[in-house]
Amino acid sequence: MQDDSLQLKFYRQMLTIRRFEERCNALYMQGKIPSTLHLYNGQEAVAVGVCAHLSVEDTITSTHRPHGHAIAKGVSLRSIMAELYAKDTGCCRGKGGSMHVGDVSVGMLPAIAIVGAGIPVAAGVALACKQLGNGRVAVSFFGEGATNEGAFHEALNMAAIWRLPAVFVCENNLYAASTPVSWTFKVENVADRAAAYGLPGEIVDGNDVLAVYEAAGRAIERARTGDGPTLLECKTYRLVGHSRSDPRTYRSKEEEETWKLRDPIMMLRRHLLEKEISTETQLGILEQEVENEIKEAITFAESSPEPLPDDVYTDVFA
Ligand SMILES: Cc1ncc(C[n+]2csc(CCOP(=O)(O)OP(=O)(O)O)c2C)c(N)n1
Repeated sequence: MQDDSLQLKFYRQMLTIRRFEERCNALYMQGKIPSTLHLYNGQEAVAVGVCAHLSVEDTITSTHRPHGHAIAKGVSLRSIMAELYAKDTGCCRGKGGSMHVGDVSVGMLPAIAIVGAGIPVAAGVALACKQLGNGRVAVSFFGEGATNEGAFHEALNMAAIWRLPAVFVCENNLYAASTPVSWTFKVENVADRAAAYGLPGEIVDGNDVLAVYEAAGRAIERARTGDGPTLLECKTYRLVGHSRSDPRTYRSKEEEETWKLRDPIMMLRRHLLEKEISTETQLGILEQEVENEIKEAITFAESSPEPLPDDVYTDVFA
């Protein structure tokens, strides 16, 4: 069992991700944020439980759904919000937008929206860590849809044969956009695929942040101590649509209602109160602090300058 302050930290981080994205969605609907948004609602326990074991020296790769990973890894709310607003103060100087948020100074490579493409990149970072002998690890987050891409299979095989300090975190939210898992692979679990490459595959309840924290701790410890990579499958559910305009006709209201009862943030909140780790009053104060921090990030983004036309080729490889 984790100590009380760590559990409160998990609650704060998960709530920050949820509230931040709720505001992003509203701002998007008002036309203030350009491009597109893929929200992480319902999956917050995965990013928070895994990243709790990582320092800024460790690297993560992410996907088209990266806000939760970025916040959990320590990318500032201000710089993520400014990036969504395409402002010069954004974490990619306004050139990436939602699907490419990241900040190498805290160990998050800008997210890659090509499904599966972050997985071999993480294996490459892990290879560099191993060759440098620096004790660092690389973690890749991806959805179950990505495990049908060749990149996933090549990366896991390479990582296994070279015993790379990598952890592959699959967030199995049951749908790749509108396609249910039962249409795209015959094995029951993504974790079963690890056996084909000779690395451990572990399944965890991805809506239980404490369980994710425990399982990720074991996998990251194995990676750090030279025991090689792990495939960690976190069973979870995306509580909202795939992206900005998704009527969700491919799944039933009953299914959604069942998963809402297992909302990871509500589950942790109940646990904190039942175990008397916190009180309603204390959580109310924490919740207000989170709101204030997000408001401040929005003010920062809105008052930030646009990128200059002269900077169009800065940081661009040609
Ligand atoms: C190689 C590639 N094919 C298709 C797409 C379009 N696309 C974007 S997200 C997505 C679904 C991905 O599903 P999954 O990997 O399970 O992640 P989730 O959206 O569930 O987080 C698809 C097909 C893409 N971005 N890249």
